Amino acid sequence: MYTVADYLLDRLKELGIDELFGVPGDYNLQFLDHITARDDLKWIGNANELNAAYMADGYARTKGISAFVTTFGVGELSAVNGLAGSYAENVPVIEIIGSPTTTVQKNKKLVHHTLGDGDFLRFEKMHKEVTAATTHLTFENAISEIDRVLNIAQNEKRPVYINLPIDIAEFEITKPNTPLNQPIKTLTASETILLDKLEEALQQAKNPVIIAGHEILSYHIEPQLNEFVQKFNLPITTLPLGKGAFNEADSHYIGTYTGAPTEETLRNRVDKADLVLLLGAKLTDSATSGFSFGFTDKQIISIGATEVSLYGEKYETVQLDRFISALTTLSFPKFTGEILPVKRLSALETKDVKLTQKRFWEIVEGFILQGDTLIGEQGTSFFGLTNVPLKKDMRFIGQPLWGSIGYTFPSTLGSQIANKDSRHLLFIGDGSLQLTVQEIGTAIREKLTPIVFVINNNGYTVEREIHGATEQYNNIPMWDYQKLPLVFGGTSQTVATFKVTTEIELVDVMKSARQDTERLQWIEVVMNQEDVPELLKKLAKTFAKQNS
Ligand code: TPP
Repeated sequence: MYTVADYLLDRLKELGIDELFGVPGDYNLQFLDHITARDDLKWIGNANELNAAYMADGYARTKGISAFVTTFGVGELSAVNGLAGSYAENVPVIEIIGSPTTTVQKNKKLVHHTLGDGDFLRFEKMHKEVTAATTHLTFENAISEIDRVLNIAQNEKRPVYINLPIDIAEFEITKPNTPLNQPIKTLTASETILLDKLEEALQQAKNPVIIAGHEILSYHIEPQLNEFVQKFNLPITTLPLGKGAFNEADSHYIGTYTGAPTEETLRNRVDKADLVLLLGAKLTDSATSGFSFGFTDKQIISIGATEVSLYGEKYETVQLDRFISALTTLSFPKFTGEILPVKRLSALETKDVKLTQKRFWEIVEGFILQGDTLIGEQGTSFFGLTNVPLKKDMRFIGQPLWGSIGYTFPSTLGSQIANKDSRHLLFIGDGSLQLTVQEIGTAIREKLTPIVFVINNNGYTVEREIHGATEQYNNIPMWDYQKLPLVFGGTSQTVATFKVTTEIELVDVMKSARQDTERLQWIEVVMNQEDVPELLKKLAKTFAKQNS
C-alpha cells in the first residue's frame, strides 16, 4: 500500500534528504513508522524540538535542505524560534507536524495538545509569520500541496510548514511519477534588463568591489560567484553574515568587512569604491557594527533574493541562483587595479601563560585546516572568528542576524551529519551551551566527532560588554563543563574531554584532538570574564548606543 506518508518521504528523498530529525508524539508515531521502515532514510531523535529545528537548520546549510518532525501544539511551538532563525537567514527547512485525525479536527474535539477550544488552526497561523508557506493536508489536496510547499522551500530557501493529520498520512494514493518542478534557467525580462544595467555600471566603474553575503551560501552558488570574480579579476569581501561565501584563501579575497572597525586599508578600499556590488548580502547591524559602513546608496547596487536596489531605488526581485549564474555572460573590461592581500599570521610562538581572547583566536588561526567547517556561536566566539581568515574549502556557520544563543551546538551536529568528511570545529560560550546542552547525548549516540571548544568565561561576557558588567543577571551557574559528556552517556571510547587554561595546554590538546578522529573532542577553555575580542569591544559600544 502506497500512502501520503510514503509520497512525502519520496519527495524528501528526491530533494536529497537522507536523515530526518525530531521528537515523537502520538499524533506523528504512525508517520514515523514509514520512516523507520525505509533503508534509505534515517530517523535521528532529538532531546527537544528547538534543538531539532536548530539541527535541521545546520543540516540544510550544509546539504541544501532538511526536514524535521514534531507533534501538534506542544512540539511545534517549541520549534518556532528555530524556524524563525531559518527564515531570517534563508535556510530551507521543512517542518512536518503530525496532527489529530481529520474527524477529530472537524468535530472540534477537546483533545490533548489543544487550548481546549476546538480550534486546530491556531498553531498553523502562528507559523505563517516565520515560514514561506504553510499547508494543512487533506484527502483531496495532499499531493498538490506537498509539491507546492516543497517547491517554495527550494526556490525561496526558506522554511515551510506541513500539517499532516495522522489519518491523511495513512491515506492510500496511487504513486505519481512526475518529478518535482525543475528550476527554470532562462532569465525573465526584468532580470535581463537588470543584467544590462549592471553591465553598464561595471563598464563605467574604475574601482568596484563586491560584498558577498549569506544568500550566496543559502543558494549554494559559491562556484558561480567564484567564476564571475575570476573572469573579471574583481576584488571581493564578505560580511560576517555570509562569511565563507567566497574562498578566503583566493587572491581576490580582500578580508571580512565589518563597517567602522574594519582594518583601515580594507575599510577605505570598500568605503571609497565607486561601485559597491552587494550580492546576496544584507547590511544588518551586527554585520556592519551598527550600520557603520562608510558608503552610501549612491555607490550601491544590491542584488539579493528578497530585495534588489540600484543606487537606492528598489527594483523587481530576481531568482538569485539564476541571476548570479548569468553574471559571467556580462561584458566589461577586466579589473586591473591592485587587489589588497589579506593579512595572515606567520608562525606563532606559544607560552606558558593564561589564555586571552586575542591569543586564543590567533592560535585557532594556526589550527584550522583546509576542508574544516567552523561554527561560531553568538558571543565572544562569533566575533573572535569573524576576522580569522579561512582556508580553502572551508565552510563557516553562524547566525548573526537571528542570533539565538544555543543555536550552534545542535546546528554543528546537523551539519556534521550532512557532511561526515569535514571536521567540524565549534566555538561556543558557556552561557549559550546551557540552552541546548541536552543534545550531547545525540552527538554520542550518533558517534559524531566534532571538536567542541566551550569558552568558560563565567557567564554572559558579550552582554557584560554591552551593559551591566557586574550585574547578577549576566552571571550563570558554574557547571563542571569538562564532565558534561560523561553525564550525557559518553565514555572514554566515545569522548575525549579536556580543560585548558594556558596557551601551551591549548596547543597540546589541539594536536591530540586533531589526530583523534574517532571520538567527540570536548575542550573546556577557561578565559577571563571581562576579556573580549577587539571587534566585539567596538561593536558593543554601538549596540549600547542603539538601545539608548
Ligand atoms: N536568549 C536567546 C535565545 N538569544 C539571545 N541572543 C539572548 C538571549 C541574549 N544574549 C545574547 S548573547 C548572550 C545572551 C544572553 C550571552 C552569551 O553568553 P556566552 O554564550 O557565555 O558567550 P560569551 O560572550 O560569554 O563568550
